[in-house]
Amino acid sequence: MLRTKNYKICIKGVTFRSYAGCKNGKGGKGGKGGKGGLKAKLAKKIPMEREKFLGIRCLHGKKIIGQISVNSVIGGMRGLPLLFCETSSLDKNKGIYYRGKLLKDVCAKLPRVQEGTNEGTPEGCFYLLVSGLMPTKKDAKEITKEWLKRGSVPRYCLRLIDSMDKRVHPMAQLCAASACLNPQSKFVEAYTKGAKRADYWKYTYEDAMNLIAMLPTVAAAIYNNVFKDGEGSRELNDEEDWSGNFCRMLGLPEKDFVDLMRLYMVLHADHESGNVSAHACHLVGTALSDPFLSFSASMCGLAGPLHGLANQEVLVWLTKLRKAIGDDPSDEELKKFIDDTLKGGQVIPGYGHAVLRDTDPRFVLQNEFAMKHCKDDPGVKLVTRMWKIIPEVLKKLNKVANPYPNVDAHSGVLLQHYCLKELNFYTVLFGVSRALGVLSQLIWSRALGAPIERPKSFSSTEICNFIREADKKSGKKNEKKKC
Ligand code: NMX
Ligand code: MLT
Repeated sequence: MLRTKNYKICIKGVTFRSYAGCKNGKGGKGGKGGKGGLKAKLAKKIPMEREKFLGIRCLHGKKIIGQISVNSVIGGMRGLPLLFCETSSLDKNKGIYYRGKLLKDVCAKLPRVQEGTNEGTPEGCFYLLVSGLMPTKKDAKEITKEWLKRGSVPRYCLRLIDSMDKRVHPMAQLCAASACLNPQSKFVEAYTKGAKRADYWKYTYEDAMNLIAMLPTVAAAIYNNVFKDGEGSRELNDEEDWSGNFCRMLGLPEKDFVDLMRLYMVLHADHESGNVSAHACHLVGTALSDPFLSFSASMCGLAGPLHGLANQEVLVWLTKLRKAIGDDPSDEELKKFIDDTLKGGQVIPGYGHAVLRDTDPRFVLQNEFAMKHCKDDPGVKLVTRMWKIIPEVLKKLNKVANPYPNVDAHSGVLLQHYCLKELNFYTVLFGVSRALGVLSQLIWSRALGAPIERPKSFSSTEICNFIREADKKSGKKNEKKKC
């Protein structure tokens, strides 16, 4: 039954807004944040977005988006158009867009909140990722205030962190600490009391806000325990923003470092939903595991050397390089060191990407910061030179899909410059930032009622049977000998 041009009833008694009724298929208006807090804005927007989502499923659900090859099944699902993501989208050449805005423009437009700062706040970035609206200065300040209110970490969690052996990697500590926060979950409380599915996002939002608010204190406690014999503050200061508090608790309150941290937190926040950390959070979240557990799963994935840990690996590799050939080696010496790494069967950390096919704009934005603040730093100089040399070497291998630097190639030397020297801690910073993206995505997964994820798997025998059948149909019978 058709009610108006843009509305259809698809299932008995339930009205769904049709896909065609949404402006450019995007729904909602962009632009500046207006009246009401972030949650109030979401409460207004979500019913409409849910209608759109259900409308798409209902009216267009059988349309085909892509094809699945055997290589996709056995090759890490590379490039398969399989996932849904509201918060960000990746273009293989231009890099990541947050809510339709190129990252460079997001960085330029986010409101500068603290006096004297040159960078937008992660608080504003979270507002943008969750709402799709560019925050005003007031909106961004409101998030800072909210996180200050919510940021105190329960004693039992700090005791758990304090009890951990220093040999436990800081990322493993972050996974444990975020999982142990799960008794705080408003989602679990509401679910146990029988909350309506339509309201799940509200409790997920509460958990996301609380977890993000607590993360700087959790991360600083891990850092201070592992590297500073437990010294250092665990108290939030109302005068500082999220990054300011974090840096002070790390014992690194210098103004430029806090600005670097604001930028770092914005740059690492989100990279659509197919990367390991985002997908892990989403996957676990679809089982309706609470946000603390889902985030912990995400961090277990970020801790791998092919994903977030690569920023630690870059520094390990650069340190070896500087020890072997010094701070100012010739191009030939650099090329030989790179060759030796490859001959040893290792990858060059910080280079290559599963999706990107050009220099990662997050690398470029960090390099711009470095050129402004510390262009004479030997590490920065080396990383900048490598940007030209490594791609030449990798191209010659004729197999690397993207020979250019990714986000992880740069962050370490900047952190070193500002005296955050402990490499094992670097991925924790990435994790604190990634919380902004993966938890924004989780709020939207709950808002849109994303179902439990359960793809079909095949054994190699089944794949060979499939190939045989396909070959028979296309008349290439002799191909079956290959299986
Ligand atoms: N150095 C040497 N070889 C490489 C590199 C590299 N940086 N990148 C890719 N290759 C090789 C790769 O090992 C593979 O070789 P083989 O066929 O012998 O197995 C071949 O090139 C084709 O791989 P790709 O299709 O280019 O890359 P894939 O999508 O499989 O993997 C990465 C992407 C990011 C895992 C890979 O480029 C890599 O290992 N890079 C170094 C680690 C890194 O920087 N990771 C951080 C990614 C960003 N993040 O934060 O998550
Ligand atoms: C990320 O930021 O998650 C990485 O660049 C990895 C990816 O996108 O696959």
